[in-house]
Amino acid sequence: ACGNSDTGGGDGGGDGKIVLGFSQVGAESGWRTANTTSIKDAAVEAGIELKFDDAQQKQENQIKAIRNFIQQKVDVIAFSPVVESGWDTVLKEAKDAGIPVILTDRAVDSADKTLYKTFLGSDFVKEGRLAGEWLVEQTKTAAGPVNIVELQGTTGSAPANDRKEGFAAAIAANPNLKIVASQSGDFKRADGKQVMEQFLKANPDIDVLFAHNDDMGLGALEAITAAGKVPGKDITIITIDAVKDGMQALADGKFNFIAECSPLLGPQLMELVKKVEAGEEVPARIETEETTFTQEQAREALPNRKY
Ligand code: GZL
Repeated sequence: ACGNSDTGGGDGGGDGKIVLGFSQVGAESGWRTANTTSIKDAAVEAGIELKFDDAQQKQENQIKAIRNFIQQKVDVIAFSPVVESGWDTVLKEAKDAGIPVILTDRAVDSADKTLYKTFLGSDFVKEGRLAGEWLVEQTKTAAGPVNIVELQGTTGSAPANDRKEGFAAAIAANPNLKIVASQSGDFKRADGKQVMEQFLKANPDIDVLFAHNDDMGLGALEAITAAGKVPGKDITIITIDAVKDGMQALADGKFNFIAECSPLLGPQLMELVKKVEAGEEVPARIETEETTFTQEQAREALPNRKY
């Protein structure tokens, strides 16, 4: 932006470039790494000066980063909120400083919708529902109970809350489907493995694992094989994301179904930054295109996967 843009916001970069402050959740999963790459590459492509902060999955670090961006008078702030609650104060500070905010990937539960200009990301409830609907379809002829264990994402995060909700609503269609254990693995492989080890100890006959992301499913694979069970056969595994390692496990028959969650938000984010900085109207919510994969579809899609 040249000079102080009429939104009263930041005075932009010295060389007339728009300055974007981005607070990222962390680097907890393959999805997150791909998301960060997409944002950084798209900023370069769009000629936008990016100030990037990695919060290591801590909300207080994101709040600190946003306050720094306000001090530095950036033109626009964007962030992926690690959890849904606790943002109103700092978002009000950004609004009072005249700096527009864009939400990417995860949502906040603020009642005041004027605290941010738009949300760009996935419908996590739908992702959970698609996972559940596939399982209902697969088990409709099952005679007895189908025992499900669930590895939830980061406690309090929109994807964990919404995927759990969507999945539970979908499997209600088949009373044989029972979630016998559900616990957070924080979207991380190591935690997914640890929690799955506990699940296996406490539940002798697990039929299905629903993991809120590929990384926890991949960690769980180690625990399942260590327990002498065959993943993809003794235990059906359903995950969300469809990052390369997850798609490889699906193609290899260790996973059974993945609902995609696209991390490639960078280009759309930069377009939104330009519009918002120019004071143009933008839609309140922009949802990403995504699909689902069976083992066969993963084998076909793998060669062309970008992340
Ligand atoms: C979803 C994103 C989630 C991914 C996980 O949009 O917030 O966080 O599903 C990532 O892999 O850690």
